[in-house]
Amino acid sequence: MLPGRYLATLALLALGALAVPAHAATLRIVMENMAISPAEASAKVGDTIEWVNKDVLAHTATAKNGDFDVTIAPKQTIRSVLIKAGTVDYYCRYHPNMKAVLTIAP
Ligand SMILES: [Cu+2]
Repeated sequence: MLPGRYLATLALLALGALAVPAHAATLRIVMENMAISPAEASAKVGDTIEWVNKDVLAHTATAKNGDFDVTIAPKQTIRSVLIKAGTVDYYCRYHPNMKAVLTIAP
């Protein structure tokens, strides 16, 4: 086998390994100036939520139904994968005025 062809085959295998699963997406939700944006978002089971806290205070994304409870330290980003479908109202435990809705399709 020619060295060049061998390398090309390896490159194709590497691309295939990166392609799973095709439908999973990453959705960014930003907490800034004591507000959650977007206030309404849609995602699917298997998607990743990237929680970005741009404030100098800690925030949480706390589901009213208990499905998730994430604490995001000041100026930090946390990633979590959605494992359950549903329409989830969530809020910040420290600042209950911060509210949003996440609709998670199966
Ligand atoms: Cu907060």
